[in-house]
Amino acid sequence: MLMGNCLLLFLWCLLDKSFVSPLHSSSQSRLGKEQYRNMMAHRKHGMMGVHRVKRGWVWNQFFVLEEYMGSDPQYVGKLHSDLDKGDSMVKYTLSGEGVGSVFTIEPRTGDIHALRSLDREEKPYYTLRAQAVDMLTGRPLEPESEFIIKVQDINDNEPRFLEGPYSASVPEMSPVGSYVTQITATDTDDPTYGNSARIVYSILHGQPYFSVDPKTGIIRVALPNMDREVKEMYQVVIQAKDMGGQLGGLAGTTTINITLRDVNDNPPRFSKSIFHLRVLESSPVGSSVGRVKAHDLDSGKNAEVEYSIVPGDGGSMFDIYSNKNSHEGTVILKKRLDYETRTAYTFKVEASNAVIDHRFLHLGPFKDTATLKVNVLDVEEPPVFSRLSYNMETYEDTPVGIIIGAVTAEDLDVGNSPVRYVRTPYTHTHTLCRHGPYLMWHICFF
Ligand SMILES: *[C@@H]1O[C@H](CO)[C@@H](O)[C@H](O)[C@H]1NC(C)=O
Ligand SMILES: [Ca+2]
Ligand SMILES: [Ca+2]
Ligand SMILES: [Ca+2]
Ligand SMILES: [Ca+2]
Repeated sequence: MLMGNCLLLFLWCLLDKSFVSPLHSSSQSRLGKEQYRNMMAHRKHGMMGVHRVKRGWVWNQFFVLEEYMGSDPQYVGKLHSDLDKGDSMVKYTLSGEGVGSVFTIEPRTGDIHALRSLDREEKPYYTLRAQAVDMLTGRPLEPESEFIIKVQDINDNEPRFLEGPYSASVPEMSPVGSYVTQITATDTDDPTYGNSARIVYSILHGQPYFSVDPKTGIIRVALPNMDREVKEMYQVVIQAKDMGGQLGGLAGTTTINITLRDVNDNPPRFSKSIFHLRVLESSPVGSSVGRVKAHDLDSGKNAEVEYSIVPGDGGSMFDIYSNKNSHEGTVILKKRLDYETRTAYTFKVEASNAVIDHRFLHLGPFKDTATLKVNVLDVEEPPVFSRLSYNMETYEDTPVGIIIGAVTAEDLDVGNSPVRYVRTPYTHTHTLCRHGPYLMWHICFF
């Protein structure tokens, strides 16, 4: 075969420059049917200027536009052999991926058509083999040739946030520019071609508190002194738009819940300057006298309050215990009280935060004091004999009615009720009974 070493099979590539990048000049939106027709008309027109492309150049690629919506099969290209003199002696055959189902060839003309619309994002190219055979004998006129039909991208996929919805947190009072989080959208269109997958981020909801970097999707604090105690959660909506963010690009959005984490920017404060407590003089040591509370707007550790009694005269009778859960201070009796000795105590208590953040000391002081007035309540106590025991002597023949001695008991309570003395029914034992509410107090003497 004289022609054996020559190019016997040519692929007539319909591509011209204007088609390689059809979307550069289009309005860049999802292709409507009308737009598509226009584009195809352009393409047919371009066919007039078709040139043969030799082996070793881009001869072995066809292009077919994805998502074709026309009713007729889409023209892909034409096979042609040099042996084909136009006398209908050559038949073109096709084999490989999608032949019959996706691509067909006109045996006589070599015209290739796509039977249905293709999705580049599903399959970006097809590998096929072409051959020219003798119409009569069916014998190959030349070796089989492999070529590729590449599916040309259109912008038919919007950027998507695959991991959304998101949540993130940042400390309250963070300076402007503080990093919050980074979110990224994915666009399945061809990143190597045009701007169909070039994403630009913008913030739709959440200004002026937060900002997003258009290129990286990094979200930052945009407003100084954001206070958790005023507003704790922000719902920020971020948009990702392809076509470099230009008008007509496809967009996807996502929501990010941004929570402000607590910092210790609020000191504890007593709700009043004086607390009044009352305690029975009979209360045992260690019992609770009452509670005080200083409020702290922060949360968790930053709201924990430590109470202490400011050293001084009145405070020495009491202790204060800090309750981690209720954030209250419980006043405890440290020594025995006696109403008859002292009826009231006044002292100061201090409330301070356990954990201090030195960055916010200027918002302090992170402690507060209040005055505590404790009134001691009188309890009715038994009369008390002047001695623990009395020893009296008398003669064995002393007549009835003769005084042999005297015992004395005194009521120490305020009001000093009179005391009545009664003999107990027991041998050698006398009971003294108090007037009034008939409380019995026993005392023994021998
Ligand atoms: C964001 O906050 C809203 C409202 O509180 C809630 O319904 C939603 O589940 C949150 N989303 C995430 C991802 O935490
Ligand atoms: Ca597609
Ligand atoms: Ca696409
Ligand atoms: Ca896209
Ligand atoms: Ca706080």
